[in-house]
Amino acid sequence: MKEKLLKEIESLDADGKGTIELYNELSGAVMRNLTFTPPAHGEKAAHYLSIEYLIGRMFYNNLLELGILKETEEILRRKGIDASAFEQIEDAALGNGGLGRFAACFLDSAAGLGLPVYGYGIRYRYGLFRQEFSDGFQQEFPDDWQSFGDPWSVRRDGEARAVQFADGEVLAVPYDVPIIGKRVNALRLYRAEKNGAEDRISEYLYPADDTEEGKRLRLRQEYFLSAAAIGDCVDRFVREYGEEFDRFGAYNAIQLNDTHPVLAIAEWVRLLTSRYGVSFKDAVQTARRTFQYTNHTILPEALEWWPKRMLRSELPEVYEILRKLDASQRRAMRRAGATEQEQAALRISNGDAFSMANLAVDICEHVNGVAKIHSEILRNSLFRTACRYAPEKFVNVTNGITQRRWLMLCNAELSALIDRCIGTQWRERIEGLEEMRKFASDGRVLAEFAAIKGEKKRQLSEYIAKREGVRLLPNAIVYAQVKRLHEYKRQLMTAFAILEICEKLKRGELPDFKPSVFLFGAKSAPSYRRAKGIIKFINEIAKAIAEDDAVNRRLQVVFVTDYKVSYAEKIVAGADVSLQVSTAGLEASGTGNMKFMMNGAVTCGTLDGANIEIAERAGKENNYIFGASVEEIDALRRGGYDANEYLARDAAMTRAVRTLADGTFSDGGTGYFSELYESLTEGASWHKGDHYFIFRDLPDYVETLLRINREYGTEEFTRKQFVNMASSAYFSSDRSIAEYAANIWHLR
Ligand code: 26Q
Repeated sequence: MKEKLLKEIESLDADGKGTIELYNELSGAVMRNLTFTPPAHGEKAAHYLSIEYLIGRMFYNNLLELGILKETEEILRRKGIDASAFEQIEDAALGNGGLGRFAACFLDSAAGLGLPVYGYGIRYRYGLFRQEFSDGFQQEFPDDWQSFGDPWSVRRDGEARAVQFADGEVLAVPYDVPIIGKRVNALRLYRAEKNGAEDRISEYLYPADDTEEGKRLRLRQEYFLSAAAIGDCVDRFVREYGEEFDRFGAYNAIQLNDTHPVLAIAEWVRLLTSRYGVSFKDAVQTARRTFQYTNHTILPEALEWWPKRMLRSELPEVYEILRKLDASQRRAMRRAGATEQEQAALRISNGDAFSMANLAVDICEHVNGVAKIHSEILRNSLFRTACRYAPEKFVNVTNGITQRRWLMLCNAELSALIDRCIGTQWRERIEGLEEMRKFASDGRVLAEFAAIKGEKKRQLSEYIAKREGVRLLPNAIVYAQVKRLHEYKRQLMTAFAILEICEKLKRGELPDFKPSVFLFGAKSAPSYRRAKGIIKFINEIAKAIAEDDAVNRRLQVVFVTDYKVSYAEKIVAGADVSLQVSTAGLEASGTGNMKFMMNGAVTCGTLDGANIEIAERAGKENNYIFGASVEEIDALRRGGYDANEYLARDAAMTRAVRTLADGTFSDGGTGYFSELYESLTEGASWHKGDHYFIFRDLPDYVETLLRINREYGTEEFTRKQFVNMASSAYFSSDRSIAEYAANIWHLR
């Protein structure tokens, strides 16, 4: 196949063709030579249902997987074409952040390991919005990712199916995207159509859900995905094995990526009972051996509750099934002797809504968290009652990232150094990367490693100069905080830390301070006022520092525009310090932290999510861990945390925080800054002041950032970075997938 493909690419006529046309022709040639690999008869497969897939650019990744990337670049060069021109092709951003990117890494690794794992999702017409800044404010524009064409999917009209809503049918038309590895798995993305035109269901990733209208649309999206996927799985099973549904679980596992596709459970029961005459009891029994649930967040606002009246009016049959599921759960709970209080914690139905998390926990065979500490929190807090009744249900699978995109593709230079040291086997079996640890005291290797970091930093600087029109301070330490914008991730705490450092610089208290760049990248949900305020605040700080000659040769803040997968590929390779500073207990895992680690950055972070395992694996002494632990945060919550008392303890902190209220920076009359200030010092109807404990951790944070600054530039510091890279194999999603396959799906 490889030779045939290369010949075809060789014979491609490039003359006079634009980049986009060429991209489509090349991709088309690859697609024509691919065959999807269905599960073999008798082989158990896993089906992954996710409302998001943050895929990024497919071109380079696919050629890499086929082993023809270098050759193709060479052929194109001979035709006078620079393959990097395809970088202007937009990422497919059918997701927001960690959860969607994880889904993409997950599928990549499954194919890489040769496992039959198939993805199901929605083919949104517009993905996550494109971000611009205007006077430091975020502005949103539609992301028209198909304007470059969509050569990487195949529409299959023959496999379209109807999804039933109270107000009529919507057609779900699959588009199969190849996920290439040892086999070619399909990511099946459904487009919603009515009378041949696109239906609103697949128009936008995340309709604004601050209105009733928006919530309904969101519910319709979730059911649309669930029903299309379940219909597909059931049809395939019936074709292959007939209607003995008690055998379904022997050949299929269905993994629910968070609560968004949990209606799939109700749809399963509905379909089996109404179309195939299976009894309710048997349908539920088989569901219990088939469905699996991954939780990605414990934030209460992200746990889904669907109002009963909405379900009744949109999906009457599904509503009836949910009522029956609830009733049978109640009977089971009473039989088991559960107290009223326990029943209230476990119930699928609570007042006028159904809990998707409780439904998932009740029915699914396994429930997993995504990092050790997160799974512990699920067991001990969020799902503690369920865990008391069925402890064997609760397992952990720490997240991972694909080293193919996040090391081989984004850091060819570092990958080549690894090849020179330990050969190329690590490219097949990532565990081999551990051998790099042997070189941690080899001065020559460390020097090469440091030189590569410098080169990646220059490349990053070039990229930023092109996109943002600013140049990074040369040879500066690059501290990076790139992730969704959310209060719990505490970008605001970093902003305060920068203000404190800036003040110390001006007072001459940091004579040996090494030039430092703080890089931010983040999108705020369009209706999330506080997050938008934080973006504006950081942009104001960036501007003030850039204009201040007393500090601007030693300190710089850059908030990159339109942060996305392809931007992340540059940033993780060029950064020195990975900022992972969430309030302990709230970041389920984090996966950005792993990407930085794999590219040789140290983690400056709290004892949260996978940071803990990163520090364990690379050695605590090789990372910079600070701040309150989960237990301390819990104790503060219980003991009545007094934000203002903490604030008053530290004068420098007080001055930094006051800049939100004293007119130092302007929020253009939006009220953003005073609202942020109030949220910290007074609280709001739903929380007390400083809900995310910034004032508890900020003094430690400033000190830790300064310690990094002092230690940077020594061989000792380079060694820390190196050891992180060399210890990162565990955080490959190949390892995660292998664990899902062995412990949850029992494949093979
Ligand atoms: C819920 C209800 C209504 C509307 C939207 C939502 C919603 C949307 C997106 C809830 C959650 C999300 C996204 C969550 C997410 O990205 N979680 C991240 O998942 C990563 C992969 O496991 C983890 O590494 C991160 O720690 C976690 O934040």
